[in-house]
Amino acid sequence: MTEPFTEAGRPPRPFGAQVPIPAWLMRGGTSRGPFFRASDLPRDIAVRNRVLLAVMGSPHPLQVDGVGGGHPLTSKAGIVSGSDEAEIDLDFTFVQLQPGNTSVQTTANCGNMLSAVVPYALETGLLEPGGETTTATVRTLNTGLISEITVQTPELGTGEDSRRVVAYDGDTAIDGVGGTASPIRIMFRDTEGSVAASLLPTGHERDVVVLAGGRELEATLIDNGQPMILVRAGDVGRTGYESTEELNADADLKALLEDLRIEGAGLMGLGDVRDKSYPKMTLLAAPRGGGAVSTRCFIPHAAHESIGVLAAVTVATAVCMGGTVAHGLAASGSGRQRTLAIEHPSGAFDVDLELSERGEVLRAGITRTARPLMSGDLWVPRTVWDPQRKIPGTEKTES
Ligand code: NQM
Repeated sequence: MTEPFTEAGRPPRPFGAQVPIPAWLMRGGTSRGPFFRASDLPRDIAVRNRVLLAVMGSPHPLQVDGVGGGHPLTSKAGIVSGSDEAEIDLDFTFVQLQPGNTSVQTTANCGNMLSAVVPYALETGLLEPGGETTTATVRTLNTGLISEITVQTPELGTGEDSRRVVAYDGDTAIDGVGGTASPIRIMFRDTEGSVAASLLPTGHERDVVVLAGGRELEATLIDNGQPMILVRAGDVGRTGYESTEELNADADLKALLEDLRIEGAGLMGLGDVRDKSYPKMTLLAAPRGGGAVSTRCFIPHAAHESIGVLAAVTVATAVCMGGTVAHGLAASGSGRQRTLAIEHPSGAFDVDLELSERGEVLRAGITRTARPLMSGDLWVPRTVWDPQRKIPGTEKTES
């Protein structure tokens, strides 16, 4: 029989029909999903993916037999370990699953799930708290993205009983999540060309993309942490201020954006992206809340209630560049250090940028909040490891 656990994983209870796997359910920014230690998951990627599908309850659209929330933003998982690299504290793999299908992807980044990595590592003993704040260097293995993440770790108690804990209460609000919480600061390095080969993989700030039916659309094909296709909302006959519900009900727009995504991804050198979660599609319009630009982002088929972290960094970068489709409708601000508010359906996302003298984006910083929601074991049918094996106590097999 295939042994369900690997390396440091806890031995399964003997011969149960379900295998418990230690996990923490975390909210990271505007996303949510279970976090695992790498050593608690199967080393074999195919088996690991079957385990994650079972954990999430995919491919059922409501994920009722798992912990997924029936939406791409709540069909995510994080895998964390210490790192072999001296200058890296933690390695993080972001896994995007989906309600409604069996896709398990580890190609693109997710800055929202990333924001939960350091709290998870501190809570589970992978990392020791420093002083009032704890900063860790985290490598996202999906793309090699390096980020420095700082969380608040105040002292709790006095004298011998005192210890540093992760602060979760605080005054920081992020649009798309209710209430306020303790801030988590993320500074990104070298975000250019995360999945695509470079920041502007076509070599242009603006391209004319010819769709299968012959229609032409101007778009910016860009990747500063997230591969994205930016298009002016007016060019596709929309305002760019529609609600998420309106966008999700707009089958014509979705079909048009999917055509643009497939053609544009080809130009970006991303190959056939029909079953991929990237590039993300974003409609741009003039800001109307005092920010830099208004966005409506598709990830890539469902409309986002807000906008992804590296998606916001990538849009902010396009806003600062002269010739992109954002030019003429966005307010790009000025100075080598600037904060751009990227407006989205539930508010705005502030991106702090540091630019070179020539106007290239050198560094990006953002603030998120995160919180553990539950810790314990997630139970996975043992048949996931060996689909042909009989479930003890029954005559059933699953294949
Ligand atoms: O772009 C959604 C999210 C994301 C990704 C998505 C993200 C990012 O909001 O860094 O955070 O684009 O699928 O969680």
